[in-house]
Amino acid sequence: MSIRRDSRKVGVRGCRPRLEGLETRELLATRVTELNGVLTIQGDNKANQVTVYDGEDVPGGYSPSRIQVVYDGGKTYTPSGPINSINVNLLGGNDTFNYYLGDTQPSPYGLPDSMRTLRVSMGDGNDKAYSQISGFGYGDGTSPSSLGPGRWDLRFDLGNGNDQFKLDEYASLLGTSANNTVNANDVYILVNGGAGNDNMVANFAAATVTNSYYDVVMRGGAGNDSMTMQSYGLVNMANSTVNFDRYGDAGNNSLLGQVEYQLSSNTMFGHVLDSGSGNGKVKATFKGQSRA
Ligand SMILES: [Ca+2]
Ligand SMILES: [Ca+2]
Repeated sequence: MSIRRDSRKVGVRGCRPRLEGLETRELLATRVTELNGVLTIQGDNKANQVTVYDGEDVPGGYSPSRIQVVYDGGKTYTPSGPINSINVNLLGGNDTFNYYLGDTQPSPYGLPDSMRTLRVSMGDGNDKAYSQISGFGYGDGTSPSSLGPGRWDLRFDLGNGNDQFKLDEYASLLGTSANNTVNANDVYILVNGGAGNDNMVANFAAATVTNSYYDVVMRGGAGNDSMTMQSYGLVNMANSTVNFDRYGDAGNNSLLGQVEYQLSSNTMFGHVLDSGSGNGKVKATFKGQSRA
């Protein structure tokens, strides 16, 4: 066996450029594995590029997990069974991670899973993380795209380096009962910038939040960070507890953007604006109205 391998090596030695091309491709080594409902995506110290589609109309069609991972320039992985948790660890290098939660079109496949735990560690390097929450619609196309009832716990750790994070939240969050841990909707999104000058943006559509616990929290970490939360139209909140919090931590941080909202029926809406220990500026505003 070893003799044959040696002779093959000798054979390709004349085609050096092709051999080097092959080696370069193999250096990108993202590994995707699945065990007991946990999907693990492990990068290396190169610039990994990973996209997770978490919806029923994943590219390539319906799968039991409703998940497809696209990585290393077009490789795909579709889990063979249901997935509860996704762990992403991209290590060093300037990595890119995209997470799409929801369907691009109303799906005929019925109700989605009601639970997702996502843990993303971007590692060292100047990384880019993006998350789009579009939600799920019914097949007839008459209902708004929504999440809930259920529990979605999404946490992004950007790590060392000058990182970028963007969230586009388009879905309505619809629980069916406020005081019931089964039927309430619980959406928790946390972004930790880590060291470096990080830029974080959260965009909210004019959606409805009802019977939900909903938290969006940004922490800048060390460095001069920019943290923006902004809405496009009124976010309507009812029978919910909502917190949009920003903590600049160390450095000269900027808190920016305007969120417009309307509160009704027993809703608590809190927002922490903490520019941190440096010479930060707070230009963030909230423009709201309450309806009895
Ligand atoms: Ca990496
Ligand atoms: Ca960082």
